Amino acid sequence: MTVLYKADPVRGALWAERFAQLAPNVPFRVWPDIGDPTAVRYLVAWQPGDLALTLPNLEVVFSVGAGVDQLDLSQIPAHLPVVRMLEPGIVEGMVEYVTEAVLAIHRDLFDYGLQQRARVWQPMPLRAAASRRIGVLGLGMLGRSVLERLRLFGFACAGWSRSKHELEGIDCYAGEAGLDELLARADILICLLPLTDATRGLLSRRVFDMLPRGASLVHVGRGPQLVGADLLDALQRGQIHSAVLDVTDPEPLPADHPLWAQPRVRITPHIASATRPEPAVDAVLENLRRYRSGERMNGLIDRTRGY
Ligand code: NDP
Ligand code: OXD
Repeated sequence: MTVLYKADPVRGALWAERFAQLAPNVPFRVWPDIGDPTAVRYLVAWQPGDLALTLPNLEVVFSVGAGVDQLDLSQIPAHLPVVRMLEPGIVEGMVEYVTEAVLAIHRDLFDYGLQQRARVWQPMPLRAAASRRIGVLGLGMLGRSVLERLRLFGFACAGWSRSKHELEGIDCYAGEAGLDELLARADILICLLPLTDATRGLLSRRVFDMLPRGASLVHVGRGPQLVGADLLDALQRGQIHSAVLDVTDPEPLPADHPLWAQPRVRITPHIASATRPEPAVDAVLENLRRYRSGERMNGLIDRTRGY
């Protein structure tokens, strides 16, 4: 009942250490050292490629991340449960990243940065948080946590999801009609959606043009949700004022991509949050316990929905 890990090897060494400490009887191997392929029952991976198709006795696939699109579900036999990572480090990192981005936009730091480069000392009017409307796409583990924190600053908060949610102090919208309502009132739009057929290319001209003029975008979902050319166009037209992008398509973003050169675009290399090895091992071990005792695993995804 080997657990095989295929992701960042440096972190893999930390996973191995934790497994050895907490579950010395569970053989843990780091790819490509897979040993006997017939012994592998559990695969923990970021991008497994077609590995799951080559392990005849595989029982569960665990994503090392909160998202599962990078697993490529078409390469995982349909009968296998797929489980995403739920651990507190991912949430903490995301809340920090998005809060910083929203405050930077709210306090005009993109424009002050440009002024600094031009050696201009020119105060801008200070806007109350209550008058700044935040719209979060995705009300899952991350969207909800981000909204709970942003609410504390007094921002006017709203969120959008597939099914209707009720969240204290947050205006909740759902479905296609709900999207237009949310967009019409989002000065800062934050994308925390999983990548599925329904969300690919969603951040496009239509969405940008529904936002109030001069809105900003914080994109921390997945790169292919954004139509880069439409964002460039919206920035040039002044429809979008600024953007913080942690995810791009492709990743890494090629050095000659025009988004790099935009004065009001900030790009980071998919680091908004990262799985922490210790709590991640704890989460996988708890799920192995659940799986073996017939309980539902935490983070089990619905393969028909794609998240
Ligand atoms: P969850 O699965 O907990 O939540 C997903 C949310 O998106 C749900 O509210 C869901 O609606 C909503 N949703 C999904 N599809 C649609 C749709 N078609 N229309 C409207 N709403 C939809 O995911 P998490 O919050 O844990 O994570 C979200 C994403 O964040 C991950 O999938 C990943 O892509 C990204 N991520 C990025 C990281 C980074 O470092 N940049 C780090 C970690 C994650 P409903 O509630 O109705 O099901
Ligand atoms: C994740 C990520 O999905 O790091 O966890 O993007």
